[in-house]
Amino acid sequence: MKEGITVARLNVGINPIKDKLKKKIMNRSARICVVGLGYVGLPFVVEKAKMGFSVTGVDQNKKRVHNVNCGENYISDIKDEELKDLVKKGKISAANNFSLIKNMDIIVICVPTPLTVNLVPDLQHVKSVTNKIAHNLRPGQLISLESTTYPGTTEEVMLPVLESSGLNVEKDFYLCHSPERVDPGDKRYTTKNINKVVGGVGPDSLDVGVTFYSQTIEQIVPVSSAKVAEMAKVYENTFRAVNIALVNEMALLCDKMGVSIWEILDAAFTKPFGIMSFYPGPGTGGHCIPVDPYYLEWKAREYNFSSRFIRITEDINRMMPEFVREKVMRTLNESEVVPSRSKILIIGMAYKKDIDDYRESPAIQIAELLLKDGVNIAYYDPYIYKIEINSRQFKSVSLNEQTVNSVDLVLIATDHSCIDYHWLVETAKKVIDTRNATKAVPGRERKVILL
Ligand code: SAJ
Repeated sequence: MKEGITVARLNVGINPIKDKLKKKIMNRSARICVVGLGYVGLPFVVEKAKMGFSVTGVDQNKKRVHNVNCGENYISDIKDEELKDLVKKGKISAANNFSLIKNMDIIVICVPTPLTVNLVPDLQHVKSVTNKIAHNLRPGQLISLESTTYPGTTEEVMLPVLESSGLNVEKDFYLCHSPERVDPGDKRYTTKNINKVVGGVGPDSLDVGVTFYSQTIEQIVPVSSAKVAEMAKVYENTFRAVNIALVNEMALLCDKMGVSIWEILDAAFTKPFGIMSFYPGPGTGGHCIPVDPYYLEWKAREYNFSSRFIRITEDINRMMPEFVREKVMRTLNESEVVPSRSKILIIGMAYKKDIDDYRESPAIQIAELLLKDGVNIAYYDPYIYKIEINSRQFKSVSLNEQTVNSVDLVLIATDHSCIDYHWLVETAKKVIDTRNATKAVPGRERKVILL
């Protein structure tokens, strides 16, 4: 554990229900249920099962339940063989009903926390799952919310519903918030070695939560409440969103000044201290960075607090797809190509490189804008076989000479590592590179226009 982070002294009372649960956790006989088998939930299922626990996944998506029970992996951060082997050994199973909750000792919630169309927190999944848990709650259970949410959700939204069962927290059951920190596609940091913040709604809940997470995660960071744990997580992602917005704004300014943001950043990042590398891009995708700051901004209003930083951040990041569209239009005009008679190949639909997730992907937003301009588009993404854009079905084309020669412009929206950018620049007529993916291509300035 990093110097200075001391484990909070767990000043807790004697409670036979709690002691029995802790014993089950420590001897790994505790039965674990993970609700939500997505990119957070399923890796967690595998990690716990690898440590000897029996883990049941619950998901409303019947296809996911079927895949898990057949040992068929669908999350790129999980090794296929590991899941298959653990299912075969009976350590992992899945279901799509909540009645089994009453047989479980630990229930971990990893469901989506999106925004509504009006950009306010949408806790429908958390609320629905909490209601179902409340109907099956029994003494001696730990419930831990891992979904990223605004400070106060665990104590103000979940706790009253759970106690409507007639059971009392800290006496009959335990309730924690321990935010997920998965970084999809990151091979270095995995569920097992990412420091885990844990906050309880009381000291016994914290004690049980720390005991649980300590079984499989190397570094646990206990904090004084669930609210602190919730706030820490939304701060982490707001920090990223703000810094991405700053570098995006610098890119917009550099475009007007006619200087290269990429050269400026390369120079600035030589500073050995007091700076952190962020890069401009076509916008911020995924289910976290474009979402979590809005959760915090929405909650802040309850305290009559206006978070201007977050609003400006989201304004800038959300305008980047429009900026890329403008660059495309400028480039087509310079090439004297009429947009409505042009054809563009978009490289990458995923929201960031080397993953297959395209939620909130800026590439999709750019494609939607170009289609509205009458531009003909095709896309290539080795991780995404097909996609719907503006209610039209598109399939990833083959990336070959014929395809690249048939378009007026190639737009790099996602810098997947597996693409040969030397060949792409050599073959294409023109390239707009929103990720500086072509930085190693000699003489690229002949054809490449950077963000
Ligand atoms: N992006 C930029 N410039 C940057 C960094 C990112 O434009 O310098 C864009 C990416 O292309 C992507 C979006 O922002 O579209 C989000 O990128 P991300 O790297 O934050 O990726 P996420 O959302 O998949 O994962 C993040 C985690 N990533 C890192 O810390 C590196 C972390 O913030 C959270 O653990 C995770 O979300 C989560 O689950 O909350």
